[in-house]
Amino acid sequence: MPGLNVARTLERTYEGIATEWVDEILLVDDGSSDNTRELAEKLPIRVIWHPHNVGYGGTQKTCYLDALQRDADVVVMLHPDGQYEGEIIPKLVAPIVAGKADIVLGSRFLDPDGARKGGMPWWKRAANRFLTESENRLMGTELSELHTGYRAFSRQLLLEVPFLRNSLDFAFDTELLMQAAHFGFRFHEVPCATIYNNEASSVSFRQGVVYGVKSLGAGARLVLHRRGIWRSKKFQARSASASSPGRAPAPTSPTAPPPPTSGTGSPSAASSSSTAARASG
Ligand SMILES: Nc1nc2c(ncn2[C@@H]2O[C@H](COP(=O)(O)OP(=O)(O)OP(=O)(O)O)[C@@H](O)[C@H]2O)c(=O)[nH]1
Ligand SMILES: [Mg+2]
Repeated sequence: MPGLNVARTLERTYEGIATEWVDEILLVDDGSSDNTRELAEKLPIRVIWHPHNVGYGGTQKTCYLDALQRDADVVVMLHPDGQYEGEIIPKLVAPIVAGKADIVLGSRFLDPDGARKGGMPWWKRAANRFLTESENRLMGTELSELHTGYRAFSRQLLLEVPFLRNSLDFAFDTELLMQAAHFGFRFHEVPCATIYNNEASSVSFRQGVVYGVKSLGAGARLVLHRRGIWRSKKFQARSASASSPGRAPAPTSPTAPPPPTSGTGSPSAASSSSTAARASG
């Protein structure tokens, strides 16, 4: 959990976590000015604190580094501001444990009216849809939401994707998805509820615009990298041997058509879907 000033919601978030599926819970306190750290240290969780605020992406870097070094097989990112249900962690983890996916996204858009009913502001819904559609085209995926803060990753993905090269701010999230698609990792999504209330932290309109522009910028860098016009270290594998057998090679076309839904997802989650970004032409 990457956390900034989440004293009001941390305990409730912790209590919602399906602990029977979780070996260890980590909170990285990103230099909060409230008593997030003191509260976290009273809970039976691992706490790491930044001496100064680094940003949402920088906080995730600390989260994933620590998880990898503590031998996690599957890593789930859950926002501690209470906007996602910890109860459904098993649904995010199961496809990875079963070897059917490398990254699982909790989508608030698989239920077509869920985001509106859950209180997501109209401009965030519109921006989310527009960005998701644009990024799907670039990545060769057909996912319903690419801007969720609820994600599970396999250890293999976090080892291979050079996430430490990503932005310190919110663009980190988009960059990580683009990297996962570029390296041919398999995506899966499961429905999750939309929860907006006064206690949750939320990006402002200005932050949202900056995030949207940076997300499209990350897509542009992916295209330029694939065309060999402007290489980015974000899309360079850590070594030539990094590709795993059974995974598609990194796509070479910047506008690869979306693949058919593979149907390899959890059979119990009828409205979930899987897709693998893959090469074409
Ligand atoms: N805004 C912000 N959040 C941080 C930072 N570091 C860690 N976080 C945590 O990152 C999570 C996501 O930030 P939010 O501002 O809620 O953004 P969001 O949930 O993606 O967007 P909304 O849909 O507007 O709520 C929260 O749980 C924060 O506690 C930081 O520097 N800035
Ligand atoms: Mg939030």
